[in-house]
Amino acid sequence: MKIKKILIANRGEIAIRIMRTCREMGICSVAVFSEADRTAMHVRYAEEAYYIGKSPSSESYLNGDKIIEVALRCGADAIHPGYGFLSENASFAKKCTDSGIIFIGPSPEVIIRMGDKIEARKTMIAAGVPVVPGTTEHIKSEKEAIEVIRSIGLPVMVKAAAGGGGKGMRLVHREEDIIPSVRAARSEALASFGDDAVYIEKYITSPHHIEFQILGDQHGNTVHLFERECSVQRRHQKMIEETPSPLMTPELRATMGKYAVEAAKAVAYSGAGTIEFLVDDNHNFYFLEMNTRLQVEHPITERVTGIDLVKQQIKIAEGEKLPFKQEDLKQSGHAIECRVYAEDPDNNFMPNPGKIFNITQPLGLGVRTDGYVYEGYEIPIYYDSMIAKLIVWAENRDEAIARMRRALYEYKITGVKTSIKFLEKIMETEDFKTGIYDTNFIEKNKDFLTEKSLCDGECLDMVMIAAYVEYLDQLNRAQTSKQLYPAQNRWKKYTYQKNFERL
Ligand code: MV4
Repeated sequence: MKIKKILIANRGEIAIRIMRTCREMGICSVAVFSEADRTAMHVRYAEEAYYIGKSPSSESYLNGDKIIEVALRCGADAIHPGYGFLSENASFAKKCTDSGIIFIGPSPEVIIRMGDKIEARKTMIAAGVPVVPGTTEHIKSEKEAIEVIRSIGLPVMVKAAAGGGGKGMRLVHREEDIIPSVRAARSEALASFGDDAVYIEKYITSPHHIEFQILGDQHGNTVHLFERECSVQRRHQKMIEETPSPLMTPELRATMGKYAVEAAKAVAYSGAGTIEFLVDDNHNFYFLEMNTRLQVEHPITERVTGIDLVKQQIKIAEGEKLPFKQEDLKQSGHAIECRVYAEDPDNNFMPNPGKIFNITQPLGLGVRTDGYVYEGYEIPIYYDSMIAKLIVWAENRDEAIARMRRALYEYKITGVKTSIKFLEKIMETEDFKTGIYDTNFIEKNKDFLTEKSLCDGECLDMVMIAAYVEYLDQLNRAQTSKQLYPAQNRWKKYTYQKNFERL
């Protein structure tokens, strides 16, 4: 069936990202919006837009019944959930189908099966995919928890079956800590997910977080679109992703890719999905979780494969066959994504919503920005603080890093504090430049990354801003000349800033 009209049950950059593909495919886009989003970009971009409720997500973007009501009223054939919100909500997916609306994503059964991390582990074991050593049933007693750690050895992680993304997780180093940790994980899981089931896994020290993009159609064809390296994270919030992974070898890629396809086939997966692995320095890899949605970092995969993942999602939902086979797919060059958050790196990354006074987005060869904020736009307090993604591509990794540094240099946002300067510092670290980093990267480089820096969109008095923007431009020129002449001491720029502070 040809889809003619899609309701995008989301907001921000991902809503616009999806609408762009709809526009190219000649599909009509319908936006939904909350009170706080009346002036949001996704509302302006869409052909039609409908108010769905008050600002808190629970009263708008999470109100599945209201969204389905709008879809029926406006005659949408399908709903694209984006990521977050209702994207991995099986009962919403089922309600869509029951109302005669196509849910752009996998079946509710698959969402349920992969949402339960114990079920997911069992499924992968049955499919022959390596999983982290640990339990395949939930922990029923404290005695059992002790038996488990004696057999698999310490350290271990206690995880919530309904969890994922770091919630309801406890790291245990000592035997005497296992019982309190199981209790704590249980109560956190019960409070967050309404389900207190927990399981235990061997703790993998300093792993890499590498995920494989997969696409499956409704006719049993499944391919992978290679990997993404997502190890640059802070408290389970990803900051930078890249592809290819610097850790990867052609052999490891072929092996892990084969398992990723097996994993998807084991649940007859249809749509776009991700198989997450933990990989240690010796190239041992273990299935971690499966995400049954389009992910934030999907553009780097699009850039190296040349495939529009949203377009493929829509075609799969229409019942079409995948137009390519595994051997048709190639990775070309290197792509990096930096996530720009409206938050203050100098104040423990506290969200920093507010009004965008001034924004200049990077442009030029090999640069893509997926964002949604504009000058004069006020970032609402209710939603995620990510305001844009900056994606660059170049022939190889070193050139991609150089291009990312150039693009970050061009990126200017005033009015709210952002992570742009922090991202620039990450690009300057030896560990990132060499590509030898793992999930401990931010913690390991903390001192360097959090040196006080002033060159960042500060919330200044309005009268100060024009002068400040001018000053930033001059400062940036001065810095660039230092970077071009490495003999000069890079610390000098901080003296320069201190002088500014005293003015
Ligand atoms: C682990 C692990 C080590 N060993 N499981 C964090 C989020 C959740 N999705 C799973 N997580 C982890 N599970 C075992 N058995 C380390 C992490 C982890 C992590 C994983 C991916 C990316 C960043 C991370 C940061 C800290 C811990």
